[in-house]
Amino acid sequence: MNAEKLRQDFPILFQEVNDEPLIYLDNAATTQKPKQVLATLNHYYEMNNANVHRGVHTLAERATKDYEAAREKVRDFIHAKETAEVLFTRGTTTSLNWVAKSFGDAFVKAGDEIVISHMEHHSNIIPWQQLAQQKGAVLKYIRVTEDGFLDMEDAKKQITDQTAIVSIAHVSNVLGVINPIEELAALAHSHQAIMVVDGAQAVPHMPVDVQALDADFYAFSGHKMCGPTGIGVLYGKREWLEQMEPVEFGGEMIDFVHLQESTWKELPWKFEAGTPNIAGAIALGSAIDYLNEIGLENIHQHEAELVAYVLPKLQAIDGLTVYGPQAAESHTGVIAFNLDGLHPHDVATALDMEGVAVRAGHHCAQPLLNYLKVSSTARASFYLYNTIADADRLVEAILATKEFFKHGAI
Ligand code: C6P
Repeated sequence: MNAEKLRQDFPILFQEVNDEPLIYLDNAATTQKPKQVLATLNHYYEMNNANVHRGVHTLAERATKDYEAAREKVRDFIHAKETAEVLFTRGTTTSLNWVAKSFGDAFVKAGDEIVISHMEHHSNIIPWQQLAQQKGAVLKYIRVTEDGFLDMEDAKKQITDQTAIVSIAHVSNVLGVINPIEELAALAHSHQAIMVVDGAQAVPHMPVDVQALDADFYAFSGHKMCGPTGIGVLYGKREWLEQMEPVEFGGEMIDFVHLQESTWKELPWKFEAGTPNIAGAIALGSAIDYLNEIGLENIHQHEAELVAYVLPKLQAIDGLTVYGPQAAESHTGVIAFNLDGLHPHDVATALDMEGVAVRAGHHCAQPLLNYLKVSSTARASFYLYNTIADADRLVEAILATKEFFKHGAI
């Protein structure tokens, strides 16, 4: 794939920040949107805007057709068996909350175990804490090894016959490791537990097949994969979704409403109460078309090449610590790092002065950072439109930052 050519699709990248060309390396937080996705959003609002599933007029039919076509694109993208298993949500956070609330209400009881890991994002921790507190369940954590991998030996100890739910990130948003979901799912299922996957940092970057993984639930966000904010997906196996109650109630999700009780529509609509993010879903479909055109395998390969190029250069900088695996082949395009003696916020501010956008902070993974014994890190994260030149600019800007703090001038 040709990243230099693909960049042309992203108008936002062609601007200066602090008098320097923008180098956008905060893709784990959110990715930029190509012209094609922006055009889809515009087209929807300019030509087809109407509510879905309600009207019989032409615009309503067009909106409904495009909304449901987007669901089919998602199904195909993640290889779900049927569109009924694809629920539109606000994003990964909402998706995980729905599982904790709805599956938790139906199936988790006092004394059951919920097993997560020390490398989870807050969105894959707090919903389980809440569920554990409400049900009197026990929340357990799988260790992370010294070199930044999920400790599978510890996983085998933590997951027991008392375990009801195992919920793990497919890719860590800090360490950049890919976790062995297939193996974890087999382990969970051997104990009659379900496997929930936080796919926020995986789906945008590599091919994902929910059936091959044998995930019971899989969550991800549109805005991290060239789609708009406010739209995401919860995949769930039909056998579970059928048995679960909706989390929200109201218009559109009902079959019949009587004075004292109501019945629900069939899947997937029973979970989608109220007017959904129609434009967002349709634009997510367009983002999927865009990614498919490039090929997820190619995107994965491109990021691997960037990391193989930049990681040794970062590791060679005196006083720079990279967190997570040190071998490039074990690292996705997410690289968290610190510079000795400098606060990551100062580093990110200095990099911004050079036009380089990175994130600094705890990356919504405070338990992991405690575990790593740091309060925050800087983090560069790459995507399909980043180039070797961007990687070089990152390295140069870090060296300039070091000089600045040594001598007081960039
Ligand atoms: N991580 C980051 O900078 P939402 O906000 O619902 O789209 O995604 C939440 C989420 C869940 N799991 C993982 C692994 C994530 O990385 C994220 C979002 C961003 O790392 C924003 S905190």
